[in-house]
Amino acid sequence: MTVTYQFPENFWWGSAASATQTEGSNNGVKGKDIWDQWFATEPNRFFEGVGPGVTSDFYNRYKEDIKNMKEIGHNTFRMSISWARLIPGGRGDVNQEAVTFYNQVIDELLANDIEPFVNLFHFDMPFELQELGGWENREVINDYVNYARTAFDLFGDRIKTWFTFNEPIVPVEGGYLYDFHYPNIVDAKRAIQVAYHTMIAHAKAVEAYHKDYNGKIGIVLNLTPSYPRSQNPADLKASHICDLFFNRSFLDPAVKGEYPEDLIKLLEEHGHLPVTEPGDQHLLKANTVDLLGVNYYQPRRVKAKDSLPNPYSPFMPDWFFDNYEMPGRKMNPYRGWEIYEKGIYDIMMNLKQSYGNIESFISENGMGVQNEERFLNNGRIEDDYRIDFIKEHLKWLHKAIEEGCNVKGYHLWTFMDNWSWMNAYKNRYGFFSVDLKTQTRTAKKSASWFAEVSQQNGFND
Ligand code: BGP
Repeated sequence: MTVTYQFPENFWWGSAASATQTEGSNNGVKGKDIWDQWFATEPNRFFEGVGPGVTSDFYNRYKEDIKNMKEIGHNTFRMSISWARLIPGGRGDVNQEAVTFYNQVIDELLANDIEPFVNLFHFDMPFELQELGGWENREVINDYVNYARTAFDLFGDRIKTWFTFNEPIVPVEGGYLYDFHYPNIVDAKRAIQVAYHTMIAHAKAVEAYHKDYNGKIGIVLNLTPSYPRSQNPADLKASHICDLFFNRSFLDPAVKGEYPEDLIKLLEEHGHLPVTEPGDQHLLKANTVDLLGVNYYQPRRVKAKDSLPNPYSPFMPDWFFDNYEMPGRKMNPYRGWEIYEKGIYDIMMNLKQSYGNIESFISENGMGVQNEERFLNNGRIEDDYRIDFIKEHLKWLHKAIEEGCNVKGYHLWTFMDNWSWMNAYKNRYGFFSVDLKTQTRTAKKSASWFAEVSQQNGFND
């Protein structure tokens, strides 16, 4: 039986990308960010020794890329501004060449009826500010707010949808807990301070935006439902703590303007509360988001710990839970992530039930696959697995909408194959493949499929 999945009018069909992953840091005038620095000092940490210098050369090819976006029915596209490009060094003078570049990209998108959503920070701290301590240093918050204000003033006449941060927990995990981002520190106390200051920077940017502009401003969070192995109270407790650390540490202050009591209690018990200032609480409460971007790739499955943590090992969120490998789980073996489509529905229902049904959209969802050339047929990659992946997620999203969730769109990660941090070009995610030698873009099968979905505002299956 064929079922029709029709989406609400004006649904946002598009994709997301980030500056560091697409522009090419060797292009144009640009200050150094932590990725340039890390790659210069430890190139071996990056898959096949490929760094952020060229990436997809969007800096020079944005016109062709935007034309392709238009062709596959994008009505929206999320990009990010590189702080180190707009303001080399992170503070001081604005780089006029960057202003021209971002103006051209924005104008080109608008001329093609694609609404640009702009994100201000996607893992890319200017190196000079990292040298001052990055988010550990409260002064850096002022630099960020100045940068945000500069961006609002330069582009706010045309940009009506802004995001302060993409996945702010990732630099915390990568840079301060699990060693997959610069500055490669392993120290939960510092990690928690970084997380807290990021949230304060976020709230101050929201405040600055609302003061002078009347578009929408939000945050993009990677919400990863924490499914317990069982209903055993010990497993439930493990999943609750996991949820506090990895979802609610940003979701609650962003949407409700306050941190969960249980999280505060737990950090207090372990002597890990961050340093705060008077006025912070009020700032958070008064500056909640207008809109939430939800990145969803994989669920988290957890169980109670099998053994007590080594008391000599550093304090970690993992002191409170073990990861659980559910037998029979469906996997994306290339990225090593479980595929669980219903997760998208569970997230949305949770936002509806516990977060005032805040306006949201899927700001990233996607499937990274290695060696996609295997699927080449007559010059194009036949990525039926990606079509299935998107379709199955969209079905659950559709159900959430039918049940009243306030979700406004779906963006794939990502528009074209791009540079993925330490994984560089290992896993490909795009609607368009990119030949790294020639920079030629070629539409994959999923691109044509998505064009139809967008045109029909839905699909039959
Ligand atoms: C998200 C990030 C993106 C992107 C994506 C794919 O967490 O916002 O920047 O990279 O994940 O993941 P990865 O690049 O690790 O394969």
